[in-house]
Amino acid sequence: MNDIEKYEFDRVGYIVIRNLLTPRKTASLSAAIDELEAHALAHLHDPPRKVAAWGPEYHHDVARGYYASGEKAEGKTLMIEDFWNADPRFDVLVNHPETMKYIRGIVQGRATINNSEIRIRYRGNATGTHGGTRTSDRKYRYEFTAKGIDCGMVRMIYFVHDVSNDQGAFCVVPASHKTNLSCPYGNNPDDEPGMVGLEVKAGDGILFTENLRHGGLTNRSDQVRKTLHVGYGPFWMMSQNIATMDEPQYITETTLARWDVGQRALFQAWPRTLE
Ligand SMILES: O=C(O)CCC(=O)C(=O)O
Repeated sequence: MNDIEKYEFDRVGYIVIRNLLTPRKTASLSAAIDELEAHALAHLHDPPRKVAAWGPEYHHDVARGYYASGEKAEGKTLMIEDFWNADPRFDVLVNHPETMKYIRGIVQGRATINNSEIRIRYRGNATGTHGGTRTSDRKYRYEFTAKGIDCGMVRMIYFVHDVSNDQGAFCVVPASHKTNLSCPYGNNPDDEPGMVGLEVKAGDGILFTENLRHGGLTNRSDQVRKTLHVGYGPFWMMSQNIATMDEPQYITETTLARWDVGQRALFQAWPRTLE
């Protein structure tokens, strides 16, 4: 992470990273998402079920090791969590050297992965705005200390196709991680003053602090918006996936067996001796 990127991340709470993924990796991830979307849609209403503490009900796909909720319909989202277990093509994002350079610049101490979700957003869907306002909640906080930028949870979004504002761009209120008052505007991202859509190309990434006010503009197009979201934070943070919130990360034995020591170390549940 260079000095300009650090300055901008501190100033506005996010950066857009152009060409973070090579075209080859992008194409492979895109194909893996398409296959998993089809699998999840075919099994969405099957048992076993899990009702998350935050409300939504999930299908737990034991064979592929993921949780899925939502639906394929106008205005809806399909969420697939713990996608690592479902397909080894996602492994390129575990200890991805280009990503880790950024994470080490903004999370102090040993960082781990705490969140993994594929968001598939159909026509008419928006993601309600959330976050913003300085917080002392150690999970979401944004701080600047003697060590430099010192974040709780941060996320990297990987884009496998171009996304314009009309195609449901990820959106932010720049610098809202430093505001003091709670936001008076509700949670409609299309109407919120100060909200900015971040248009991207396939292969780009967006890194942001979870403390920043953010969401997703309405997808007004026929292109289904498909993105990969990976959360990082200090090592003590448990899963931040909705289905497994604050539980140990759900990584199957088969997945662990595929990974090297550096990849395993990025998960709270492995190796426990590092905690
Ligand atoms: O991309 C979106 O639609 C919203 C994503 C989001 O809220 C997140 O990654 O925390």
